[in-house]
This record gives sequence, C-alpha cells and structure tokens, in this order.
Amino acid sequence: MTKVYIGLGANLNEPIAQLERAIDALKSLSDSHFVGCSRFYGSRPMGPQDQPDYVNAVACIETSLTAETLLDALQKIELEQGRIRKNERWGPRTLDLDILLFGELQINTERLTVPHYGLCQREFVVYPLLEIAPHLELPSGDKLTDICKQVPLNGLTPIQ
Ligand code: ROI
Repeated sequence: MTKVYIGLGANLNEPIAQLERAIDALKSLSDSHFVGCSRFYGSRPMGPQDQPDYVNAVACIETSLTAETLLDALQKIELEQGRIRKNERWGPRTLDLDILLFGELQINTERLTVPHYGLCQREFVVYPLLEIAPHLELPSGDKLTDICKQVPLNGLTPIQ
C-alpha cells in the first residue's frame, strides 16, 4: 500500500458540499483505504481574481492502485460532480482533485507531475497538509514545516 495525499478544491455550486461528496467518493475507492482529511479552509483564488473564494482541504488515503489508475478514478469523480474542463487557464471549478504526493515517488509523465508542481507555493495545500502530516518530508528531503515558513497564509481560514 502506498500513502497518497490528495488536494481537494472547489469554488462553484456549494463548494463545501462538493468537498463532502468528494470525500465520500474517496472513501469508496477500490483497492484503497481512507486515512483522513484536514479541516476545510476558505482561500482566496490564486489566478484570476474575478471568481469566488475557494474551499480547500487535503485528504490521505492508502492505496494499491497505480498513480495512473488513481488519476483515472479521481478524474471520474471530478466529472461525476459536474466538472467541465474548459480551456480557460485557472478558471473556477466545481471540483478539483490533485495527487499531491504518491508515497516517495517522483513522476513526470504527460498526465502526471508528482509531487504536484504547486505543492510548495500554495498556502491552501501546505497548511491543510501540515495539519494531517506534521512530520512530512517530501521526496526531495525538504521538511513540510520548513516549506510552510516560506508560504504566507494569504487569508487562509479554517471553516467552522
Ligand atoms: N485557488 C485556490 N485558492 N484554491 C484552489 O484550489 C485553486 N485551484 C486552482 C486555481 C485556479 C489555480 N486557483 C485556486 O486550480
């Protein structure tokens, strides 16, 4: 089994409900075991500012799926929850599920870059991740606690 961290994000059509549904879907993934999820966080949009704030979280699963098969499953969940892929870069979305870390693997294929390319810059990824994996080290050897010191909160707020 490989320990995998998944970033969740939504800013359309009741984003909290979108994340709750996505977590239910992660709980029923085949060949996988749901470990847990961070709190939900409200975050300012990165990219174009003329879109609603986001709700973000990070979940952890253990899986015997390959990274590619897991990506297929995550994209299926996104589509089932009304995600429409548009050409607009960094536009609003009903649900985004990103593989942040896949064990210690580093993957660079057409479909997948793992660790996720935005992992070390995005407050809405590093702080929820820190909440569920305070001792995490990246495959590069960098400690998550050190990365967080470089990333401003930028208004990131836990919801409830
Ligand atoms: N901004 C925030 N705050 N949260 C996201 O999940 C998110 N996802 C994206 C872009 C459009 C880059 N901006 C985001 O894909």
